[in-house]
Amino acid sequence: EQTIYLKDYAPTPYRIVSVDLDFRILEDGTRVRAQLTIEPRAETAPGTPLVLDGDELKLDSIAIDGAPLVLSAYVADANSLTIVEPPNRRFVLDTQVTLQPEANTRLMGLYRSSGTWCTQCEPEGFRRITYYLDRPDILAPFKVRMTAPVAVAPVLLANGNPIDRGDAGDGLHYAVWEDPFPKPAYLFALVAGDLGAITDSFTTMSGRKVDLAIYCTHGKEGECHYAMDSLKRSMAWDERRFGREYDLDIFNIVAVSDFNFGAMENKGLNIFNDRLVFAKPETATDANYHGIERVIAHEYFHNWTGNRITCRDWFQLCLKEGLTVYRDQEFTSDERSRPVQRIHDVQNLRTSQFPEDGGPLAHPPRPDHYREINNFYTTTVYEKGAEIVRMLATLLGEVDFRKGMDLYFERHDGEATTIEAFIKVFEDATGTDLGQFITWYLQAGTPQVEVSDSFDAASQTYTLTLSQKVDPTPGQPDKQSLLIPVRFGLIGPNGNAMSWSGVSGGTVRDDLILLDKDSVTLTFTGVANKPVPSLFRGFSAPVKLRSSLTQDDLLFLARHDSDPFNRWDALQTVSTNLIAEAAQGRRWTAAQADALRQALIDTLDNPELDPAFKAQAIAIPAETALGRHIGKDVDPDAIARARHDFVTTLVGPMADQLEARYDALTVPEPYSPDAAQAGRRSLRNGLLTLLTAGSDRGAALAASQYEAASNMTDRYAAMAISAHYWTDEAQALLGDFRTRFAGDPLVFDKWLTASAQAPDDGVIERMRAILAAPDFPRTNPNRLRSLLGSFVMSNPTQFARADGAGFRFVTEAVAEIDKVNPQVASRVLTGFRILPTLEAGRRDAGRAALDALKAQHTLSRNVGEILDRILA
Ligand code: BAL
Ligand code: ZN
Repeated sequence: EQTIYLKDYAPTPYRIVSVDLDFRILEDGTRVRAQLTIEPRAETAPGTPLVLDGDELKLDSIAIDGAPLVLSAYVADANSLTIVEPPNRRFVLDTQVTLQPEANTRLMGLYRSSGTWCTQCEPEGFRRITYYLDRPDILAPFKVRMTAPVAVAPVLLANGNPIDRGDAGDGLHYAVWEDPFPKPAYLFALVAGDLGAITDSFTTMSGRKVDLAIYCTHGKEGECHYAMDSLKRSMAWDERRFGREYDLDIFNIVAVSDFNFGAMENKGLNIFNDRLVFAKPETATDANYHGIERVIAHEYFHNWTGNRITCRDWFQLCLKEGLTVYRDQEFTSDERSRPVQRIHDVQNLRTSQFPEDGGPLAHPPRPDHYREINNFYTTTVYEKGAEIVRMLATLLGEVDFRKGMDLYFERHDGEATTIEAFIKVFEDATGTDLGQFITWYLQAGTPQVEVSDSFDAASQTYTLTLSQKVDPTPGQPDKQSLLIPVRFGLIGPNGNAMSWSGVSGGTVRDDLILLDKDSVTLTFTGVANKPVPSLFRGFSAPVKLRSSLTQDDLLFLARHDSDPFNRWDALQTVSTNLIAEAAQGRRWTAAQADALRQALIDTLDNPELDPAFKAQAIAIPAETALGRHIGKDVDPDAIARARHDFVTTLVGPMADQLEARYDALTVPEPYSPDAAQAGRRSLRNGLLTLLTAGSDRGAALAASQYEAASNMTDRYAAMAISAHYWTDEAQALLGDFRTRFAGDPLVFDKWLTASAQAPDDGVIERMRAILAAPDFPRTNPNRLRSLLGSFVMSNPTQFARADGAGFRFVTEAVAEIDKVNPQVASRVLTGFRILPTLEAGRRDAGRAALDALKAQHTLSRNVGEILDRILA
C-alpha cells in the first residue's frame, strides 16, 4: 500500500481560483454540481494532466467551459478524475456526481445523522462530495447553493454568509451561502435538516455585532446554553489574550449525533458531536461541562489558528492542532484554576501520549510519512504539540511569545504554511535561535531526564547534574539532544525558597535552566544549606523525570513546594513507587505507608488548598499508570493486587477520618457547573473512591449516594466507582441506571463506559451481549467508543487477560466495525500498543489475536496501517 512522504511535497500544477457548488438534496440521493474555476500555474508545462481526487463518486456529466468532454479526454477511476489535456489558460470545469449520503456509514463526506444531512471533510472527506484538489494548500472562495425538501430540511446552512433563499417549487426550497475567505476544502461544511436553535449575539472589540446560533434536534434547545456561554467567553478571551477578533457577521454551531471527531472547525459553521454540546445537570457531569467549554473554545480558536492560517500539507497538522490545544488549555486555565487545569492536562498527557510515544505507534509531532492520515489525529500531534508551544512560551517569556504570535498572524494570514514558518516568526520577532528547539517537532519519543546532586557544606556549594536521553522509536534509532526548559527552585530545610550567589556550568535564567546538551552540571555557590530541588515546575517540559529524591524529600516537597504541580506530582510519585515496587515483590514498610498517609491527611486539612486540587492530590495512581511506570514484563493482575493491598493499608487507619470528611463536605445547591462547586464534588467523590477502594464502608456509601444524588456528577461517580471496584451493589446500580435513563443516548454512553470498566471475569460476556443486542446502535461512534475504547484503555486486567479472551473480543469487534467505520475501528485497535510492555504470555496472546485479525479479514487502510505498525 502506498506511503506518502513529506519529502515528496510539491505544489499542484493547477490552482483552483473559485468554487461554485450546487447541491440538490433529495431523499433518494444527492446530486452535486461543481463549477471549478481552474488555472495552470505560471510554471506548468502546457498539456500537463490535471488530476483531481475522488472517492466513491458516481460521475454523471463533465464539461469544460460549457462543452461536454469526450470519453477520451478524461479518466475516472476509484480515486481520481484525470483531465488528460486541460486548456492552457483559466477554464471552468463543470462536473456532476451523485451521492448516497444514507449509505455513508464512514461519516466522511456527506452523510445523514438522525435524518439531518451533514458533512465532515477533514482531512480527506471533500473528495467524497465532488472531484477536487483535496489538499490543504488549495485555497479558494466557495459559493454554495442547496436545494432540499422544505418539510424535511427547513434549515439549510453552509460556510460564510447567507445571501439568498427562496422557494424552489415541488415542496423544495433553496438557500445560497457565500464564504468570502478563501479556504481549503477540508473546512467546507453544509447542514440540511429539521433543527431547533438557540440564538444570541456577540459584539466584537471593534464593535461589530456577530449573530450566534446553536442548532440541535428539536427539544434539546434547553441543553445548549452552556455551550453558547462558552462560545461567548471564548470570543472575548481570544480578543483579550491574543488580539484576535472574529471575522464574519455570523457564527453557527450544529450538534449532530453521529460524528467521528469531537467537533469540527469548518469556517463559520462548526459541526459538533452532540456529546460536546448538550448539558443539563441531571444528565451531564462536571467533566462533561468542562469538556464542552474546552471544545467549544478549541473549535472557535481554530478560526485563526487553522482557518485564517492553515496547514500546507497534512504532515503539518500539529501546526494548527498543537497550537490550538495550547490555546484552549490557556483559556480553561484563565477561566478556571490554572494549577488544577495543568495537573489535568499533564495527567491526560501521561495517560495517553506517553504510552503512544514509548510504543510501536510512536511518531514525531510532525510525522514525515503516513499511509492513512486519519491515523495521525493523535495525542502526539495534539497534546505533545501543545506542550511544544507551551515550552516555546516558557523559553521566550509571555511578552516575546506574544510578539511571535502577532508576527505569525500578520505574516501568514491567508496562507497554508509549515512548522518551519511557525518557528521562524519567533526567531524573527525576538532574535532567538530556535534551531535546536525545532527538533521537538521532528523527533519521536519522550525524553528521560536523570538528576543527581550533591552539597558541600564547607564551600556552601550545591551541584546539580541533569542528563537527557531518548530511547529509539520506530524509524528513528538515533536521537539528538533537545532544548529542554527546566523551571526550578531550591527549597531550604525550613521549607522556604533558597537563594544562591552564583551559578556556573550552564545557562540559568531566573528560575529556568536550559538543558541543551546530553548532560549539564550546574554549580550553585553561596548556598547555605543542603536544598531539596524542585524541578520541572508546572511540568515545564514533557519528559519523564528520574530523580534521586527519597520518599522523605518527596513528602517534603508535597508540603512545602510553592509550585502546586510539583506538590501534586510528589504525592503521586510516592504512591506510584510504593505500589510498583510491591507489584514486583518488594512490599512497602509500615513507616513508608504511615508517612504517606500523614501527608495525605495534612493535604486534606490544609485550608489554603482548593478542593479540586485536594481531589487530585489524594488520587491513587490508576492500574494503567502503574503498568506504564513499570514499563516491561507487566502483569496487570499483580499490579491490581498490589494496588488493592496498598490502598487497604493506606486507608484502613484513616477510614474514620475520610468518612467524616466525606460526610462534612457539602456542596451548595442548586447545581452549578462552575469550577468551585465542581471542585467540591470532585473531592467528595475522591474520598468516596478511597473509601471504596480501601475499606468496606465505601460500597454502602456509594449506593446511598447513588440513590440520593440530585445531579449526574454524583450519581455517575457513585455508579462508576461501584462498577470499577465491583462492589456487591455494582450490578444493581448499573441495572437501575440503565432503566432510569433509558432513551438518552449520551447517558447510555456513560453506562457503557462504566460497564466496560468492571474488572470481574463476566465483563467480556456481558459486553458481547451488549454488542449483539439487535437494537445496539452499531454505526454510532460514541456508543462504540464508550464501550470498546473504555475497555481497551482502562480495563487492563480484562483486556490483557492471560488467556487472551480480552484481546480476541476486541479484534473480533474491530473486524466488524471496520466494515462500517474504519476510523473508529483503527482507533480502538490502538489499545494494543501496550503489547510490548506486557509479560511474555500475554504479549504472545495479544499478537496471536492480531495475527488472526490480519489473516482472516480484508481490512481498511486505517486498520491495516495500525496493525502493521504494532506487529512490526
Ligand atoms: N480538526 C479536527 C477537530 C479538531 O481538532 O478540532
Ligand atoms: Zn483542533
